[in-house]
Amino acid sequence: MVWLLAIADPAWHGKGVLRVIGIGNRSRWLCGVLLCAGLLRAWGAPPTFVEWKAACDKLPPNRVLNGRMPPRSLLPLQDFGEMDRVLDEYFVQSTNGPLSKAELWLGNAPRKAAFFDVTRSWFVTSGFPFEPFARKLVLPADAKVFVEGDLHGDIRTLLAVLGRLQERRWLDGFRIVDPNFHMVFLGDYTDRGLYGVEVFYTLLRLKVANPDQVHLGRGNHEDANLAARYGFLSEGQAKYGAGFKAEKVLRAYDFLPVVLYLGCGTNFVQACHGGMEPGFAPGGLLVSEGTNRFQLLGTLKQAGFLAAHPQWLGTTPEAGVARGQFTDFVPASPTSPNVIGFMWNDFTVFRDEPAFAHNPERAYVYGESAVAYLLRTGGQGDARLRAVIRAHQHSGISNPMMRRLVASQGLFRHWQETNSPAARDAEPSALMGRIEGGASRALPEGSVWTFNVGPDSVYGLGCGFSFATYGVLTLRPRFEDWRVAVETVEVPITVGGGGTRRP
Ligand SMILES: [Mn+2]
Repeated sequence: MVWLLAIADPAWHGKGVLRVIGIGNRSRWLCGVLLCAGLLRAWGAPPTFVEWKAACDKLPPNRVLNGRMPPRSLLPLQDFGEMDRVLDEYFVQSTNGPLSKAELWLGNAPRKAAFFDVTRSWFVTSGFPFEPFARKLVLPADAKVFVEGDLHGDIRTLLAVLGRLQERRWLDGFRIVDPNFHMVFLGDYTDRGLYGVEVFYTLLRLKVANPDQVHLGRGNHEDANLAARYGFLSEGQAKYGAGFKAEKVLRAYDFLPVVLYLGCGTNFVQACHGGMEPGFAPGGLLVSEGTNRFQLLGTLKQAGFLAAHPQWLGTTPEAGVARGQFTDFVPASPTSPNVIGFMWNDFTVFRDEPAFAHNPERAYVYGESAVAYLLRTGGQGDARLRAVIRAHQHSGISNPMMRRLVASQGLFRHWQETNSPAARDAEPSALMGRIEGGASRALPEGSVWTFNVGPDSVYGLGCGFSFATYGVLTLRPRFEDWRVAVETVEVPITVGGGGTRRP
């Protein structure tokens, strides 16, 4: 008698279908089961969180590698197979889950034959549409929302933070324990650090395990053009050669919203990677029926906004700058014909900086009064847009912004001070106590909050910090009662077993 004991797909190493056939009596059967379990462990089962973290802990930190690739033998994903598997799972979820429900889209739903056809992409096939979208998510009072800033291939920071969430019992492995706990990542997962594959793999594992509670935003680096220029594609090729399915990874980004309007009752905060986008009017989305809605950005009517709101920048020189720059356009990519502000834009640091400026190296920089106006006019009916939570922060050279991020424990609220020389040049130690740095903070109307980048990076080295930061927002019926708890985790330059430390 022949018993077919198992047919397992060893996706972990991607070597095809493995068949184990046992013959005969009870003891042989038992042997077969044990053999099978062993093989599944080594070949087939995705790593548990504990296994994954242990493997990643052996990797040399970015701060030690200095741009060199880690030894291949230490890579936690020895080939692309397991990443491929989780991407497949993510695509099934994205193309069958809420995004696929036409009734959840305000206005036109994306076309099945384009948006949901993951075998093609706007960055490979000419004429294939690029369709960025916004999302509204309304959560019950007392919901807690974890928020994390730029990771840029910094797996040590991500796993240190997730390790802390395990200790807090908010996470059990990759699974969220509390149905009222949500996680928002603000984008820029890869490039600049050498563990973009590991970071994005970890985020996808979280997403597929908790599809309704993990929300991955789209940063300016979730773009094929940037991945080709800032390291992620070379990283994937160096690690997996021809096995690296770049197009598949990059296509996954198209299912990430460029902005998440996070609400409780009628109060919303704008969570995005970059900043303001006057070409998109969110009012209709905010007042739409239901707690989970999507909207394609469609045409960004930047010039239309300027024409309809001459009082926005008034008669200042900044109004002339905006008139010279703003057009109405359908984005062909995140940066063409103009940048999408949600992914790219910045904010000034000090209260008395200009309300609007163009930074040719980056994008547009918005000041306090310009933002207050956009938030005020962004609401509709009872819906109010109160504040902005974002990231997009990385400078390897200590500047006023990075010094404030360090001084405020990794979460800086803009426009607390005036632009005096004393403020501009102050060191983090002098700024502590002068700017907010507490463990629990209220969100003033019109406030903008920037999360710091992870420390295992040239930014941590250059700006002298080694702690990671995450926030936990508590949502309440009244916006005055919303709080953000700021937590930090030390991410030292130490290497687990098998790694080497360079002096
Ligand atoms: Mn960025």
